[in-house]
Amino acid sequence: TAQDDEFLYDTFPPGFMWGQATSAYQVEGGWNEDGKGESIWDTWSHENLGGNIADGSNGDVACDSYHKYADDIKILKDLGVNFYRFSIAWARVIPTGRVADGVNQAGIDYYNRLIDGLLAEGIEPFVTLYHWDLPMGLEVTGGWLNDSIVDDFEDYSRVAFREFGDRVKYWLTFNEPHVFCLARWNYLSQNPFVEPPEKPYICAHNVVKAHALSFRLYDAEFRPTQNGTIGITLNTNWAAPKNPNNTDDQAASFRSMHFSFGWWANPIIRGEYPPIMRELVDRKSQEAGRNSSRLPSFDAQWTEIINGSTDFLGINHYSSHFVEYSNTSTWMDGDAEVKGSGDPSWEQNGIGWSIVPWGFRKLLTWMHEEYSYPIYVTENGYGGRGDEGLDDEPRVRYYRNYINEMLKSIKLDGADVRGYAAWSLIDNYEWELGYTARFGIHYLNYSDPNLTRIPKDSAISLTKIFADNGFPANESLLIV
Ligand code: GBH
Repeated sequence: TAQDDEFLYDTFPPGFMWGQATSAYQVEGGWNEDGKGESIWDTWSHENLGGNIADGSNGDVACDSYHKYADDIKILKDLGVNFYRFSIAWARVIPTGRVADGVNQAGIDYYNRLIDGLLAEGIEPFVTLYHWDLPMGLEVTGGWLNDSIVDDFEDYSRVAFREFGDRVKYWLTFNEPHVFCLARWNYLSQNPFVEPPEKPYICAHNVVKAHALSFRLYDAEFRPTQNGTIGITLNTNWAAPKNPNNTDDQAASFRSMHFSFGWWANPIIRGEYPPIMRELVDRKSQEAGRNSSRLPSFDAQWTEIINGSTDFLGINHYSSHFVEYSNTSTWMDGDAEVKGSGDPSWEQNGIGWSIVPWGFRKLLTWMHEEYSYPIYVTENGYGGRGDEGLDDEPRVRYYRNYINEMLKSIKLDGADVRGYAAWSLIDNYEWELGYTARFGIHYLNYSDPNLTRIPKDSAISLTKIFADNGFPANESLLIV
């Protein structure tokens, strides 16, 4: 339709929730204060083995939100958001990761101050339990490769629901398992990068179980009195068929989406891995002479526990690419028999990710058609390189165009998207890129002792989009 290529002047459904996102390790600092235990990110960044952190930096101080959370609440209020998505540092609350070893009251107090401060300004806390910062106490016993972590995560969630659930009504178990189950730092010394992939599938299997136990626990023991909602956040590019009319390319897109998104969504929603993953990984395992598949299976009891274990789907999305069939790819793309490519005409963000607004609509609509669950966009944003200052016009355009494509998915395609969080509230520690990349809509001068949060142009423009609940028909007349 004509509307597909045009900017859609319309507003979001009433009650649509606007927010901002951060994660504990990236903003808090206070890495060893008041009884906090060490996480794999403390270790990984301090050791910086192989120089894996671009600038050799760490999150020891980061944005110092551990002390400056009131400044964060202030800028959230100025933005007019409905919710703030932040994560709890497991090791701040349970220093070794295991409840039996003790719970850290000072850590609980910190999150209570943050939660109460948000609610006092009418901002809903939207809490991620796990955003990559695994307590070292659990890493040394195998981390996500040891299935005993499933019970440790359940115990941790019980503490979180019990301490915070009277006030927190939006929970996410995990942030982007696809990222951490494939990342070097998730395994520290245990190198996962051996062909063919096996450890990522084991990690994933434990994450699905841990998620499901946490969901069942909430359902049985906390939902009746706390009445909240709980889901998981997955991430994926939209893997568009290289030629939209070519059936091989369409099949490659299908495989790619199921290997990236269905890997988690299918077991959680339907009780089993995507049939295409089962078929391909089982076959390749057999051909390699193994007596069992690299892709584990859920027994009948686990199938029942995981099946239908979410209230909604969270999605983090930044970029898109094309895919086609390939039998020469390696690693995960080898299992999926796909190869990806970009389009030279696509604009890129400062760190080289392609800007493809229409891919966001395709993804949300695909999620809706495939799973038909409520969707929360829990991250979307533009990464800049180096110090871009306050004039961030490419980020302003990115948000405007991506949010407009989300609007089309809701209004023209019927996707049930309920909320949207921009990544990120402030410039912060960008993992292996250290402080060399900036995703914030607020600027931070890291050598300013006060770490003052200063709005960029993107903060100003998002404030208006949030206040307007989208792009009212007469919006163009308002632009000066
Ligand atoms: C998120 O991960 C994290 O949750 C967050 O902590 C982080 O700070 C933020 O994003 C920004 O990085 O090469 O063009 O195809 C993002 C996961 C996976 C997003 C790979 C971009 C590839 C882009 N990323 N993806 S491209």
